[in-house]
Amino acid sequence: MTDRWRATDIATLVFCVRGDEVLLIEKQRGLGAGKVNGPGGKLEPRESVAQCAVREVEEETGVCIETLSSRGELRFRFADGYRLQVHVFVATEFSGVPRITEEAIPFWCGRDDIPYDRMWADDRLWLDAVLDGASVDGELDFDGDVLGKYHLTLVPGLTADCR
Ligand code: 6U4
Repeated sequence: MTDRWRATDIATLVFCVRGDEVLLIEKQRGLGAGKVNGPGGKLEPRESVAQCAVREVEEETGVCIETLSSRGELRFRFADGYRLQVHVFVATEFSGVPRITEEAIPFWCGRDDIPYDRMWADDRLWLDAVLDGASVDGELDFDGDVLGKYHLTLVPGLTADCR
């Protein structure tokens, strides 16, 4: 199914986890500006999705990722025809102190305090499970930032280390 799904852009989304906290950002620009999300962004020419994940986290937060765990893929279809394929990662090994950048205001957030009402509408459907160790696969329709039809599969404990 994924092979037939043509993305306009491919992007990454990364959740750095430290004990009971997760590193989130207030996004300053790009798709979802004004929302809270994990750091991430679009793939550049000739880079792998893992390289993109590491680069985007560094650019947006100053944090340097050492190991990434691949946690699945989300395929977003927007009403205007734009299609974004997002590779989701969790990182538990990283260094550096998050700092404000042009792109993002990072902050550590307690697992019980994740501000879902300030995030993309789909995040409350899968993020807790992914932070608990699951992988996600899904196709989701958006009209602007309104979530429409979706199909999500969560697989507990299915992870793949990729760096
Ligand atoms: P520029 O244009 O360079 O600022 P760039 O940082 O490369 O952009 P951006 O931020 O537009 O890319 O990439 C899209 C980001 O938005 C990715 O991290 C994935 C995220 N995203 C988009 N729709 C989402 C959704 N429905 N749920 C979610 N993240 C989403 O959790």
